[in-house]
Amino acid sequence: MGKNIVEKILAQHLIEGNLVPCTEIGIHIDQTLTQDATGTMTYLQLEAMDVPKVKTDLSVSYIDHNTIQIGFENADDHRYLQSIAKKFGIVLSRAGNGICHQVHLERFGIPGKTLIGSDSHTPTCGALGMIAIGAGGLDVAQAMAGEPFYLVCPRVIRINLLGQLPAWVSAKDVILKVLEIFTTKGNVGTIFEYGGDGVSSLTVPERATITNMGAECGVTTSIFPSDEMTRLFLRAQQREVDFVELKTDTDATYAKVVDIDLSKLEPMTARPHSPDNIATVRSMKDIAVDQVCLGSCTNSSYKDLVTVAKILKGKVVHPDISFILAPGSRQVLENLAHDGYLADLITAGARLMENSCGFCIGNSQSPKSGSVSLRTSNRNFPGRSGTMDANVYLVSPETAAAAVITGHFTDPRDLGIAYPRVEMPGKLLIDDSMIIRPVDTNTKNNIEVYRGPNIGAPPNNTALPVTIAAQVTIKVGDKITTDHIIPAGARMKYRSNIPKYSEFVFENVDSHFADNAQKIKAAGKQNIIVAGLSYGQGSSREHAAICPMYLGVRAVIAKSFERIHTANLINFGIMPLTFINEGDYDKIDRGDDLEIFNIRELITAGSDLLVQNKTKGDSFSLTCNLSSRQKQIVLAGGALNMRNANSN
Ligand code: MIC
Ligand code: SF4
Repeated sequence: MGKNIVEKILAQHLIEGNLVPCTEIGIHIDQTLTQDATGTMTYLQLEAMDVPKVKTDLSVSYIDHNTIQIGFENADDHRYLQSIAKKFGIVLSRAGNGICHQVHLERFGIPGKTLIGSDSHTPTCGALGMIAIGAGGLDVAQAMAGEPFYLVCPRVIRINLLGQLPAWVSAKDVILKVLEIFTTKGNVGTIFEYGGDGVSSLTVPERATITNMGAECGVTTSIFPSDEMTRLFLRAQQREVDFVELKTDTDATYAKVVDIDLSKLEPMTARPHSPDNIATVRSMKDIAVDQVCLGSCTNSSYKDLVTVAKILKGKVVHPDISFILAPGSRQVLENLAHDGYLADLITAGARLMENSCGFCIGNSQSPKSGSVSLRTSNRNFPGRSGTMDANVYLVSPETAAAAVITGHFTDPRDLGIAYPRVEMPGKLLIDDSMIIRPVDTNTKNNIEVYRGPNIGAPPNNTALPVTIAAQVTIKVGDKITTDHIIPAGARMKYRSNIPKYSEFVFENVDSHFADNAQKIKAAGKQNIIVAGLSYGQGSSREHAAICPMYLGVRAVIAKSFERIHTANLINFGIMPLTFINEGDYDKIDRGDDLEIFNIRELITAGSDLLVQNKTKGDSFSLTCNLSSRQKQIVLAGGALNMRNANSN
C-alpha cells in the first residue's frame, strides 16, 4: 500500500514503536530550534544533562522574542545564549536577524528532515516538506542530547486545495477557512497534509502562513509536498542543493479528506478573542480601526510586505490609524530596502519596528484602551496585545493594508484598485552575517558560560506521593491558553528566573493565584487546577508547567488537554487528569479539598482514579492516559528526576 508524505518521513526517522495511530512513537530529530524566551530554560536543562556537544545535524538558537531591553535581564540572557551556543556547537541567530520560523524557513529548513523547536509555531517549516513540531524546552534539550522525541503517532488528514486564489484573497484567508472548519480544539494527535492541484500555485512563504497557523488548530504539525515551488524557493535562497522532491503516493490513504476550493474563498478575519472565531471581512461592516500591525512569523515575508507596499504606494496612513510594520527577518528587510519598497512603506507612514516578535507577543505596541487592532499575526487571545480590553482581529496583509487607507474594516476587493499580484523573486540578497556558526565542534569544552543575575537553575519537583491531598486553587473554563496561565509580554523578561516569573501565574485571571497557592503549599497541601475543554492551548512555553509546579500544583483536572502543554505537565511532574464524566466538572468549586488515594499504584496499573471531594462529601472518577514512559516520568516527579535516577 502506498504512503502519504507524513508516513514516509516518519518511517525514515522511527526509532521506537510502530507507525500505528494513537500509540506512542519515538523519532530521530535532525534539527532543533530554540528562541530566547524558551531557550534559556532549554539550555539550562541541556547543561544539566552533561552532554559535551549537541548531537543533531543542526541546532539553531534564535534571539527574536525578548529584544525589548528594559532592564538588564534580556541582554544578560542574550549573552548567556551566545556563550552556550559556542560551548555546545549550536548556530546562533543574533538579535536583529529575524523571527526564528521565518529565518529557519529561509536559511536552514530541508525537505524530508525532522525539526523540533521550543516554540509552538515550529510547524512553519512544514511549508518546505519537513516534519516540524513545536515542543517544550526539555524535549528539545533531550533531542539535542541525541535522544528520541516521543509523540503520539498522528492520524493524517489530507486537505485538498483546489483551484486558484482569486485577487485580494491570500494564504491567511486559506488558514482562517481551515480554522473555521477544524476550530482550535479537538485536533490533538492529528497532522494536516496539504495536497490538490491548488498547491502548485502557492509559493513557499504562502504555504508557511498556512502551516504556521495550523498550530492554532492544535494539530501536531502541517506539511506540504516538496515540489517545483520548493526548488525555486531554495534556489532563491542559494541552497538548491538542499532540494529533495517529496510527494504522496497515488494510493496513499488518510484518516479523512477535506476539500477547500480556493477560487471560492473571500477575505476572512478571526474576531476577538480566538483564532477560530471566523467571519468574512465584508460582514465586519465598517468597524473603525485604531491600529494595524503588519508582521509576525505568520505574514511578514517579502511577498506579504511588497504586496502591502504596492497597495500603499502614493497613499498616506489614515489619521486615526497607527500602522506598525515589523519585517519577519533581516533578509526581508534588506530586500525590501534594496528593491525600494521600504521607502514606499515609510513614505506611507509605517512605523518601522525591529525584525522580531515585538507586537505579536505584546511586549510593545500595545494598542489604546478598548481599541480595535487588526493584526496579521496568529493569536488574538485576550490581553495578549498587552491591553486587556483591546479587540484584536487577525487578517491578511491585504485586509490590513485596506484598513490603513480607509481607517475602518474594509474588504480589500472594495478598494477599487487592481490587485498587485507579487511574484517571488528568482534571486534574493542573501546575507548571513548576523548568524554565528560554531567554530570547532571537536575541541574540548573550556568555553566560559556567561550567567547574569537573572539566570537561575530550573527547579525540581519531588516524586509523586502515594496520596494527593489538595485544594482547588482555581477553576477555569474552556480554551484556557498558556497566555492565561503565565502571561508573556512585559513579564517575559523573567523567563530565566522561575521564583520571580511564578508571581505572575494566572495574573490576568485571578491576581491572587500565586499568593493563595503559596499559602496552600505552606500549609502542607498540594494545589489542583480545575479546567474545561482544551486546556493549555497556544504557546509551547514550559513555564506554564514549571511555574505552577514551583507554586505547588500537583495536578490539573480538565475535560481535555492540548498536546504540547500535556507533555510539559508530564515533564515537570504535574498529573494531567481527565474527567470520565464531564458533568463532574460542575460538582467542584474553587477552595474544595480533594483527595486522591493510592495514586502511584493506580497510575502504574493504568487504572482510573477515584477522587474524594471532602468539602462536598462526594466522589468522582478520573482517567490518566499515559504511556509506560510517561508513567515513569510522573512517578519520578518529572523528566529531569527520572534522568538523574537512571544515571545513578
Ligand atoms: C507565542 O507565540 O505565544 C510564543 C511566545 O512564541 C510562544 C513561545 C513562548 O512562550 O516563548 C510559542 O508560540 O510557543
Ligand atoms: Fe514570535 Fe508571535 Fe511567532 Fe510567537 S507567534 S514566534 S511571538 S512572531
